[in-house]
Amino acid sequence: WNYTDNSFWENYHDLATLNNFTESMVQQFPDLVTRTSMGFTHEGREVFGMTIHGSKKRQQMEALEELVEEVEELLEEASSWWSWMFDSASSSSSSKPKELKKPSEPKKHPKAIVIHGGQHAREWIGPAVVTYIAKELILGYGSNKKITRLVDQFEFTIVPVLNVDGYAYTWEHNRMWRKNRQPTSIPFCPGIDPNRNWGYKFATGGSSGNPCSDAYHGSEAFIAKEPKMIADYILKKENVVSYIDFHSYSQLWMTPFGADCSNIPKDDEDIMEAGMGAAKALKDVHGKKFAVGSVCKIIYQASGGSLDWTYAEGGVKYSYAVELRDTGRHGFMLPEDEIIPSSEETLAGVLHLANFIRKR
Ligand code: ING
Ligand code: ZN
Repeated sequence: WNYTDNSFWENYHDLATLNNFTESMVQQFPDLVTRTSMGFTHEGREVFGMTIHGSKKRQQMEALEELVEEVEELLEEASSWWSWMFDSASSSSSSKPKELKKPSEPKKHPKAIVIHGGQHAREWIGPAVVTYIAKELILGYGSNKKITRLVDQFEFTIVPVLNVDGYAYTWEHNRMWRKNRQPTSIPFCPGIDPNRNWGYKFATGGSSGNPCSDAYHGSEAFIAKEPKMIADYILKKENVVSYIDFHSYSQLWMTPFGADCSNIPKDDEDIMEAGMGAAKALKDVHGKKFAVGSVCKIIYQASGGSLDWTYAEGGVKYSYAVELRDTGRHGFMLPEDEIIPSSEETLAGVLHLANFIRKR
């Protein structure tokens, strides 16, 4: 595949092809992209992410350029001192030469942004959009000023498909499968809903204890591999400032909480402001409206969801779940010719969000 034109995003792709995309980005841009193993699923598949961050080399070059500029300024100043001392006609200049600043070191622990698609198997637009965002960040680095600034500032971890077992199952057996493929207490009803299995207010409403349900919360919190690996990653990083979990469909940019409608995050104002800005930036691309609000208030009560945990337990201030296109006409079977427009608008939302956080 040639990823520099957009032809890759004219179709949905199976897991192997998406993993090849990740591998290819790492091979082609080793200074910028590293492949991260997030962990392994019940069926033994490895979940891959890309970590995208401005190369130390480039940041050091920039620091060096800064230093050269300062030296040049100093030389200029020195020459004016020279003329002040030896040229009697010179007017009084009382400024002293400045101290030379050390070039700024590239940050050891940059703020991190974690993004994934495919927590639910059948929501194919998520992985497609998320790979597009990764591609834009990678190819735009060094040529697009705004992207370069963001990628220098933040470390992006992008996981195209989280629930890889379920995703493979939708390609091979049942297009409408939602959950993962872990066994349950009922042999003919496998699968835990990963997005009801996170550990904040687990199983407190808006999820099901019935293994045959599509919203089965599992026997205990974090027994599903997929939420556990992301939670562990976030706790280990310590400096994650934003998290976005991409789903479909309904066109919503959602904030915490899902578990109960009366629980309002203490950072609600900032989270809403950033979310509304993202939705506005998104709409400016192709005119699609995305409503902004808490999961509980704008779709339904759902406990054990991703963003509740990342916000309340993971320390991730700007935690969101986004429902991508459309509003129900095609639903999960969003036509392939909507992948690129959906990706373009979503990228605008994400860039707005990152820039909002950068300026805070
Ligand atoms: N929607 C999400 C779901 O799991 C959600 C909505 C997101 C609930 C985040 C809780 C937390 O039901 C879809 N379409 O899956
Ligand atoms: Zn979903």
